Amino acid sequence: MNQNDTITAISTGLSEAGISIVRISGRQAFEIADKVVKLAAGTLIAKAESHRIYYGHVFDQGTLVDEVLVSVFRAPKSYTAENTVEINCHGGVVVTRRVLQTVIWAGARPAEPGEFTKRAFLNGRIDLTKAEAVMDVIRAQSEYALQNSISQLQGAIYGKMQDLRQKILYQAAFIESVLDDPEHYRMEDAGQPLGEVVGSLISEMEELISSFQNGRLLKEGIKTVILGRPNAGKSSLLNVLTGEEKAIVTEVAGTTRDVVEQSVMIHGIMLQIMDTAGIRDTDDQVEKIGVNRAKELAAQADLILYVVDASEPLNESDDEILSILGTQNVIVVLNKNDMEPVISQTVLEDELRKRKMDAYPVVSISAKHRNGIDLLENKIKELFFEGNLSFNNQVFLTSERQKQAVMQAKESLLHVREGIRIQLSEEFLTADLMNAYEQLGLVIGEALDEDLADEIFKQFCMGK
Ligand SMILES: Nc1nc2c(ncn2[C@@H]2O[C@H](COP(=O)(O)OP(=O)(O)OP(=O)(O)O)[C@@H](O)[C@H]2O)c(=O)[nH]1
Ligand SMILES: [Mg+2]
Repeated sequence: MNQNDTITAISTGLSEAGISIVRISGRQAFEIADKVVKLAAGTLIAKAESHRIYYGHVFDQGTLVDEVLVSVFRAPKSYTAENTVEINCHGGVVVTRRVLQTVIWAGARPAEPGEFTKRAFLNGRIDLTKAEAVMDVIRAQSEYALQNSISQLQGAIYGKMQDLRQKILYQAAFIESVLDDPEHYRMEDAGQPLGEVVGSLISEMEELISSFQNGRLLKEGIKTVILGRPNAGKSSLLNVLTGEEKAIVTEVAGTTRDVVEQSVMIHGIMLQIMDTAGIRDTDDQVEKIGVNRAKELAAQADLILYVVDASEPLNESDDEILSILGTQNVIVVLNKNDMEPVISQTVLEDELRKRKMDAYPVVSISAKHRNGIDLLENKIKELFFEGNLSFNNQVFLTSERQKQAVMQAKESLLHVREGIRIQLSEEFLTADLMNAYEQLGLVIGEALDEDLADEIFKQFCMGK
């Protein structure tokens, strides 16, 4: 792909709408736009003032295509930092494609997905974390995911990386000065303060690495699996949480077989909820597959809602369910509290204590009468993000790529710490410090190789 080409794409969604935008970016953007648009003012786009909108018409070899508004952005003050023109045409599918085609005939090349943002990155207008944030803003499915992406776009991760790198560089420079001036400094004295700084950098990195889990949950939603024995009210719970009659509810035990999945917002957090087949020992082939699927999903869940039927005693199916609960977050949902209880909340809590599972909170509800649902929702919020969802200053890593690089950087600092302990010679310490520095540079896209850049931007949408 040639960076000198002038590129074009439809930047809005291709469906019937008020307007669509065809974006053109590159050295020839103004000349190409002048070939297809006649401004009513009679001026050329190439001569037009930047950051203004002009009224005009698109012509395809003399034939009128559409009446448009054209925004002009002169380099470097544009999204891509190149000359950019945005043609706002009528938002029909045919007319928008026609405008795009006309621009291509006039000499622009169709852009690859994410190519505008890639150019913004290659031209140094944004770093890689901000480029990634652009896509996250577009894809944000909840208020909090959006807030987090916006703060990343404003430079939260970038700032954090630069701060860490600054501190590392300072230590490397300090070692250099010790080496340069052995009469006044001695490495034996410098080892301890260096070790302390490195230790605190390591903890900052560990915090970042563990923030990735929350970053991922914000972005993708909390994978929530409803488990319980047949007839406990799992499907009823799904329906209550989503506010839809999505899953079939009957008094027949073994109603749900396939997994029913639905996303729902709870207090601004997105949950991907999966209702599963009731767990029991069964000879029914179909049901058996459903039960196995439920167990597999439970193993990968971020949150398990274990539904217990309060109107009947616990049985061996409950034993089995309890035996598969592991390190996931679990909330025990005591359902049917509108009925004469066979198991009260206290009895259930005693049972859990006996099995050393009393760390799991118990919430009593009635899915049928919608009692206690707010308690359950609050409990879910509490379990994640420490119930605290304000992102004022916390930085979340949001991509596996960022996490891997920070982990590598931490690894290098562990080497430094060990090096100080065994009194390695200074060059080794400096080399490991600089490794950490470079790894953090990868997060913001420094020295990014072309294949990896292509790989990252390919995942973007068309026209961005
Ligand atoms: N009284 C009462 N009945 C409920 C409550 N929740 C569910 N039920 C009833 O319990 C029966 C089973 O409900 P479902 O939601 O289908 O249960 P399930 O756990 O999905 O069952 P399977 O899909 O068969 O595993 C239905 O008759 C529901 O109306 C509740 O809170 N109170
Ligand atoms: Mg069901």
